[in-house]
Formats: sequence, structure tokens, C-alpha cells
Amino acid sequence: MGHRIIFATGNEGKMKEIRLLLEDLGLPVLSMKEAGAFPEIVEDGRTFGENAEIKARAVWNCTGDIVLADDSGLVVDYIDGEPGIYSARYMGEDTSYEIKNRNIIERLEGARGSERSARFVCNIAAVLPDGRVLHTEETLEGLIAHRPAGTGGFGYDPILYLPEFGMTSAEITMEQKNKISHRGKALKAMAKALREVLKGEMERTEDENTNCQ
Ligand code: ITT
Repeated sequence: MGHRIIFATGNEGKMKEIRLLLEDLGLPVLSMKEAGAFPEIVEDGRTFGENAEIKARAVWNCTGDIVLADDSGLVVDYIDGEPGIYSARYMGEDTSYEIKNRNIIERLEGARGSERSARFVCNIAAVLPDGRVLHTEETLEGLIAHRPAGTGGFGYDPILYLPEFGMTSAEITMEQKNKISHRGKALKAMAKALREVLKGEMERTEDENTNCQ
């Protein structure tokens, strides 16, 4: 049916995980750069869901394909949910994650055990060719580590300690992370929803063809 999926992200770390996760759908998956779509995106939503939809809609306005976007971030309970939807912009876009991660650990000085609870949150929005929007949202629960560890993943991965692995999310493999992560679970749910949409579309086309005979 000629569908393709455009993923509205400029984050290469996300894109690597996404390609692996959407492989099964059997549709070409392109980054917005590969699709030649460079809209100006102002992420001024108040929630992960609103921001995901803003990003997906901006690229959909350029291409009209199935456009997916992820808005995600780290929510740390001890500091009232910061950095939350501001995770990418926390301490400035250009500040290194080494500095951001060290800063969060410092702000949790004195926090013990479950007081260090935190999670990655991911909301995926999909804008369909007819303009309809679907959302899925998932989390990856953990604790803020006492020191950064690991070189895998990206962003705040070195400081989210996952008790069930005894490691941070930067120390597990990408395959392991994709199975349990906020993005992995939200994308899996989205892939399921998209499969339903495509199946419905195929059935309608078959009905129309039958009506024409
Ligand atoms: P796009 O908007 O272009 O997709 P972005 O990096 O600006 O890229 P967000 O606005 O969704 O994306 O911000 C997400 C930030 O949250 C990201 O830059 C990381 O700092 C953090 N984050 C999200 N998922 C993460 C993960 O799996 N591991 C580590 N950090 C993550």
C-alpha cells in the first residue's frame, strides 16, 4: 500500500533504538532527516503526550505519511519530577550529559533507598495519513545511582539504576534495554495499534474491490 513510517526525531540515540523496534512492521522507517522534512518544531506542550503530538504533527504537515514521534524524559521524585518534559533542555541543550548527570546525583545527596526513585517516561504519538492521532505511554522504573556507570545508550542512561539487573540502563545491552524500556514498551504497543489500522485498511480495500466486480 506504499506506506512508510517517518520518525520525527533529531536524536540519533533514539533513532537507533527505534529502527530495531519497528523492524517487524515490515514498512520502511525513515528519520525526518532522511525524509527531507525539517519543520521548525516548538515543543511548548505541558505533557509528554502534548509534545509528542506537536513533533509528529509538524512533520506530518510536510509529508502526510504515518508520522511517529516520541517525547520522553527522566522524572525524579525527590526533586519534584524534574527534569521531566525539560530533560533535553535541562541545564541547557549544549551542556554535556556528564555534567547534567553529575548535577542530578548532587541534588539527591542525602536521599536514601526508595527516596531515589525515578523513571524514564515515553509517550509515542502517531499521526496517520488521514490526520487521526494515536498515543501510547510507558515507563521504565529505577533509582538514581550514587555514581554514573556504563557507556551504552545515551542521555541519562548512566544514572538510572535498574535493581532487577543490578546495573544502570547504560550497562545493559540495547536488546535488553529495548525489551524493558519506556520507549521499547510504548513502541511495541504503538506497533500493535498500527498493525490493527493497516489490517482494517486492507480489509476495506478488499471490500471496495469486491464491490467493483
Ligand atoms: P527529539 O525531540 O528530536 O526526539 P530530544 O532528545 O530533544 O529529541 P525529547 O525532547 O523527547 O528528545 O527529550 C528526551 C530527553 O530525555 C533526551 O534528550 C534524554 O536526555 C532523556 N531520555 C529520554 N529517553 C532516554 C533514554 O532511553 N535514555 C536516556 N535518556 C533518555
